[in-house]
Amino acid sequence: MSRQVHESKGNQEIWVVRLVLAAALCAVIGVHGALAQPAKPATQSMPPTDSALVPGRFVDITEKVGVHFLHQAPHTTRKYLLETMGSGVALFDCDNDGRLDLYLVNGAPYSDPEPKGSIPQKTGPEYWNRMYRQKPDGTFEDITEKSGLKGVGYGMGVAVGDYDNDGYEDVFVTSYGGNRLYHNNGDCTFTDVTDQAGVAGAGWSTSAAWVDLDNDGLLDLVVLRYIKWDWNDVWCGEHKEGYRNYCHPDVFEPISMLAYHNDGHGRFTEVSHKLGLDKPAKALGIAVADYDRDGRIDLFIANDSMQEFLFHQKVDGTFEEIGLESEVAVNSEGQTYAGMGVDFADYDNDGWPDIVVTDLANQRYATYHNRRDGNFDYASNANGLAAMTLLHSGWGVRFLDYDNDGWKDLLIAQGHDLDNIERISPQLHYREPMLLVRNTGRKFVDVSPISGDIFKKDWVGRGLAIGDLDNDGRIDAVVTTNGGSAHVLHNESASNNHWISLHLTGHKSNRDGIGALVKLTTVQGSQWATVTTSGSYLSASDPRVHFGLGSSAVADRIEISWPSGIVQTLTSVQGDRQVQVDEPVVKGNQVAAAISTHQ
Ligand SMILES: [Ca+2]
Ligand SMILES: [Ca+2]
Ligand SMILES: [Ca+2]
Ligand SMILES: [Ca+2]
Repeated sequence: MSRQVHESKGNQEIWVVRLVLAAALCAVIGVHGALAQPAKPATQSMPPTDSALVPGRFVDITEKVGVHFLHQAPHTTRKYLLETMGSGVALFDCDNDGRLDLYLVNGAPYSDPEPKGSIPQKTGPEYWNRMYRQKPDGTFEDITEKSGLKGVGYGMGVAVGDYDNDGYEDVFVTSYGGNRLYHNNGDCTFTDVTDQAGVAGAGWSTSAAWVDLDNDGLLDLVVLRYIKWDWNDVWCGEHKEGYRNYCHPDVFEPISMLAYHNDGHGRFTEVSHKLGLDKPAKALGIAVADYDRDGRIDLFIANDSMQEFLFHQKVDGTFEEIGLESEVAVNSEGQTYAGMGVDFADYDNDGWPDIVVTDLANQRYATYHNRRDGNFDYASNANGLAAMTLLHSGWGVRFLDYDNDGWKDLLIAQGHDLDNIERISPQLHYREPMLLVRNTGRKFVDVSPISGDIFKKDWVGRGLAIGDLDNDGRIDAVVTTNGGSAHVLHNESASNNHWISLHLTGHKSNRDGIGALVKLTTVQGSQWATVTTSGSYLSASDPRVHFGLGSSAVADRIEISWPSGIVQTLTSVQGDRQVQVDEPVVKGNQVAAAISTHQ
């Protein structure tokens, strides 16, 4: 029977429904081999929505909830590229109290000029990364010192995943000069285990992703690197006062990513060469999905000013980079662009993951529609995103259904990388408002002008993480700005639409369920989502899977294809609540316990 646990949270109540083997929920379990393919989806999908201009409402509650973070990015006369690129943000629950907590990555000081070969250090509290724990009243408490997460060096990105399957989310922080892995002690305090784990790396690391590459139940770690870079005093741009620029990436050599296989017992082995992932790149963003539905997870890498990479995982577990062949490497004119943020999600509800990549002004954000045959179509011209984004520069990006109508919309952090861009191109801007794009099911529509004051605020947007901060069924977001404040954006969109949020707990699969494919069906059609904390830019988002249900109060059917190969089906699941779903425990070929409860 289903047991409903009533929990009080702040000034509102949430229902957490734990699924026990239940007649009401009618769990039907199928067990497949590890390489079994999920059923190929039919093309049934949600009907397009009639009205295009449905306003969202995102409210900046940063001050109100007590977050006082100022990103430190020295902007020198030498125009060191490092200083305009950061930084990341993570939303995760550090103590499993049901409330998302917040982590913000920070820079470090250096001199002008800075000697070659030096690694900046955090010399004071203003340079610390910051950990904020959400309190029951929805405000945030700065627990940086207690948490052990103040970090080292010039921070860039953050990736979150429970690499040791102990039930607590662990944190990986990337930097210029070396990275850090922090093991969660279970109470929002962390232990630096980098050296034992062997994941320090070197060079300029950017985005990272936790993903179980080989489906052995342990999350592996993919760490992107940007370029080969040092504190060279290279003048780029016009040789006159005020016109010196950050150098174009073409000036620098590419560098390959690092990929760490999780060997268990807290140890990792670097396997990028062995897996075929060591192709030189200028990588900034990573997103994961099984785009060809063969049961093996694939990786999309957003590269800056070179071809974008799609790493397809082959049967033997190695990867082939097939960006050009699959038509995701360049835009519709065959040109490269400055790929920065990325998301890999099925935006047209046909069951096949599509791609969005943000880039610089005059390049237009790229969307690649999955043709279901291993190839993609550049879709931004047809779906309206190209015209909308011609003059914008985008970084953090995630699909999120802000109005819960069953169509995944887009929220994008924006701002140019050149802090003097107005002098060079007066029509472009260093500081730009965020962009909210509504997906009607047929096209993308800019609803920013009608979605609140924050879409009129000029920020140097960079990182973006999404998650339901107050568990009200509306997806919130946190945005970082370069050299400025972070912004906590509360989704207060008015809507009568229903929703459901799934908290997946893997048992044979990795505990976070990262890589699981979830298909949800209502009378209006089906939607698909891949469980992930990665995507966007330098950032880590809420691992829970959120679906808007439109006018349906009930999800008729939820099918979860776990990374282990186990397929779990739930029927008639009541919406407007969070649902805890445990992967069925399987012994041999027998289902020992279909769904178990877990705290
Ligand atoms: Ca853990
Ligand atoms: Ca695949
Ligand atoms: Ca929507
Ligand atoms: Ca919310």
